[in-house]
Amino acid sequence: MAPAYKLTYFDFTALGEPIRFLLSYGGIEFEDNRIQRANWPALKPSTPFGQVPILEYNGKLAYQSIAICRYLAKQVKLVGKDDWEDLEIDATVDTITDLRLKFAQYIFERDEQAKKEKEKQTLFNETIPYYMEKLDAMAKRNNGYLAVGRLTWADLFFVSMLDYISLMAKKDIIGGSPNLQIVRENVLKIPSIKAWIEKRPKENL
Ligand SMILES: N[C@@H](CCC(=O)N[C@@H](CS)C(=O)NCC(=O)O)C(=O)O
Repeated sequence: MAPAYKLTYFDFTALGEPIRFLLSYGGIEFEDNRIQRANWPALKPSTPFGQVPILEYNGKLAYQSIAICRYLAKQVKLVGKDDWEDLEIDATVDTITDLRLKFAQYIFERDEQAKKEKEKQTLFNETIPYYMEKLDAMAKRNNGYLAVGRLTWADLFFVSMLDYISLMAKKDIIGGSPNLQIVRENVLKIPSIKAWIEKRPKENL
């Protein structure tokens, strides 16, 4: 029987990977439908807002990666124990997204060279250190997790996104953040996550 869940995304990690991590964490089988760029224009109009990832389940279709992650986190019990904990987890996830977007804005914009060089300086010398210092302190306060002192979907979200962010940064962005390295270890040592990383396509970060 085909798996109940079908994830459609491009053939790389980025916004698809937190979803793949959460499904794998929960031992939920899924069809990992990886589309090639050449096939995207044909598929795009059939998606709710012309973007992926999308997740199909039981004849229904979901979009927006963070909303999908939050739903899956509930399914696999990686949410908070009350609304306030969920707020802390959500804020952490949004902060990671803010950080990702700062890289994406720099990488994908087409500004003239001099302006871009100045933006690069600000990003690497000010913005990233600012975020990494604060995130590292959060990981320290939370005993090797990002929020609420134990494993939640914020940790899976962060670690699943690290390869992609580091690729954009052209360096291991948590290289100087010992507590975030513990977060990474705590996630990567989970057997179902380990198994997913061994199984997933190696060539496409
Ligand atoms: N907020 C959306 C953003 C989705 C998004 O930016 N998707 C990109 C790939 S990472 C996409 O579909 N790009 C192709 C296009 O816009 O044509 C989410 O989190 O799901």
